Amino acid sequence: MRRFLVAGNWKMNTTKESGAQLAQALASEVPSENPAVEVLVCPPFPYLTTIGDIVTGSGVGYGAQNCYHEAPGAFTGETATEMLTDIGCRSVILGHSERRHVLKETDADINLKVKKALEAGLQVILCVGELQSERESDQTEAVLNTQMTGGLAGVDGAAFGQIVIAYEPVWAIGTGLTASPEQAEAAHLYLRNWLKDQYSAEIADATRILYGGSVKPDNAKELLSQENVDGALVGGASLKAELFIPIIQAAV
Ligand code: G2H
Repeated sequence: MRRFLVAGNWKMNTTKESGAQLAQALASEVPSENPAVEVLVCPPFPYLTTIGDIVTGSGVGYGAQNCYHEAPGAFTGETATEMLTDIGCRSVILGHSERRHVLKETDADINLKVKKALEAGLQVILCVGELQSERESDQTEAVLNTQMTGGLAGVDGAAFGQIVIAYEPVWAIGTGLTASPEQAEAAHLYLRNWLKDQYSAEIADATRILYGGSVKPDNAKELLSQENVDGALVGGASLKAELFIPIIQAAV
């Protein structure tokens, strides 16, 4: 009953030209009526409008990789949710591990952004995940609990139609290491039970939980066939249509 979501996180990659070519390839391959799978690309900010114009009318949506929590104003270098909705963008990735660990965003920062994006009507893809050292010291569930509690503080159950969770073990991001299907399923089950305990069984059942971390065509099918894995947040392999399309097809 949960519709798969396969989202491409382009991170700080592509040029205007290469991004446009990639978007054109995806728009022509992904059927506009695609009830089994929602497909999304999240290009860098400077290319959002270009990519958005290319994919509009196709089966590919487009989202941002970040936003700021304030209304438009004197916040040099930031991007308001109002600007995202103004250009037709309907989704935003928040709390990605690169923002947590490289840009030093805290759960409190992420929570402000989550609430602002929800107010703006955006779909929020909230990323959570443990470091290798945290997994090795058996802290995975404690870390997920902290990030979910912090990121979703003050978020009402009524907002869950707009919320997607992405489990991205940091040790598997861009490293070529992938969580085994069993490791992914265990973390996803923990997150679903967390939603059940903190919100309701209905919300837990309906909320999509994506896996991210070195998803590739050759591991996508097995990961996506896990009961609690409802799609993928794909980085490196989303930059080539010939890799991203088979991942979308693996979800069907
Ligand atoms: C995790 C993922 C996309 P990659 O960051 O969010 O990237 O697939 O390159 O590990």
